[in-house]
Amino acid sequence: MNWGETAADLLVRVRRERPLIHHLTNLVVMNVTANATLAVGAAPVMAHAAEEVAEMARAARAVVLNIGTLDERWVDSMLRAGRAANDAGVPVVLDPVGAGATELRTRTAERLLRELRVAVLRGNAGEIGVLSGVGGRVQGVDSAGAAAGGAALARAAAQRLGVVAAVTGEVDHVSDGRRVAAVRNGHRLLTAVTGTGCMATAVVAAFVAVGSDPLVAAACALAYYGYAAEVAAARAAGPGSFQVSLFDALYGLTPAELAAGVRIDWVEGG
Ligand code: ATP
Ligand code: TZP
Ligand code: MG
Ligand code: MG
Repeated sequence: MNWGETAADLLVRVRRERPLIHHLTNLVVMNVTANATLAVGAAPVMAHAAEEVAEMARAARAVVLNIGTLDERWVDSMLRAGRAANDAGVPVVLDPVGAGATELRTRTAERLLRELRVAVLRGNAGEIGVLSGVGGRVQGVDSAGAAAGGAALARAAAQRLGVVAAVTGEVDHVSDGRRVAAVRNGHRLLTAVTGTGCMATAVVAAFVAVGSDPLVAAACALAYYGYAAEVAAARAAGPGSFQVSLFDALYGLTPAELAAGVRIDWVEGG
């Protein structure tokens, strides 16, 4: 597989088709994930009211469920949006922010995974470690480690939860339970800005909306995002200017530049 060409093709499709992405997300990242979605070339809408989420989910090409600042009403809305998306064949992308840090977060992520068909689960190693049963630790919204490496973790999560699992970190691993891809793009400045995991999830949703293979789409999205971060870091003085430059790089990268910058390889299968 030519990963560079595949990623470039998916980026062209996002920009041409401008898929609507319905986000039910957290208060910290509401603005930056909408802007990341726009910078990629897709169209964001944030909608949380129980009265409208099913209708909005049906109109979208992907739905993002992010439990970062959850409460009872938002969880009810996420279940309604997820059911409507499942019925309409719209892919659901779940970001289980802080699962493992509190019982509410763990229980809620488990419930969403049990009651909905989730296409892609994108989280850090601690979150995926907890949800997969492999073992992990989470402090607040940050990973504090997992009982297995990223490749084994992604594969186990995919097999046990019936999803494509994307475990991010210095290297990202994406698996459907059989194949595992490693994504080696990224920059450590991503760890110095809040919401960069949530933004990664938003970019994954935009690629999954136009792609036919969720594993391939998620890996290409993470490579694109990571490469944009590399470009942004070269122009930045620190976390503040890095965040601004990240939007510029996501927006400005050409398909040819992306094709040349992608660093993905199969660890298993493929
Ligand atoms: P955490 O709260 O533990 O940081 P998160 O939800 O913010 O988790 P990350 O695992 O940090 O998610 O992933 C967000 C993005 O940052 C991904 O694109 C990932 O590849 C990238 N990333 C994370 N850590 C590093 C690192 N040390 N070096 C390069 N890129 C990184
Ligand atoms: N608190 C609740 S949600 C949130 C914080 C700090 C943002 C987490 O974003 P990310 O992308 O997991 O760093
Ligand atoms: Mg992070
Ligand atoms: Mg996160």
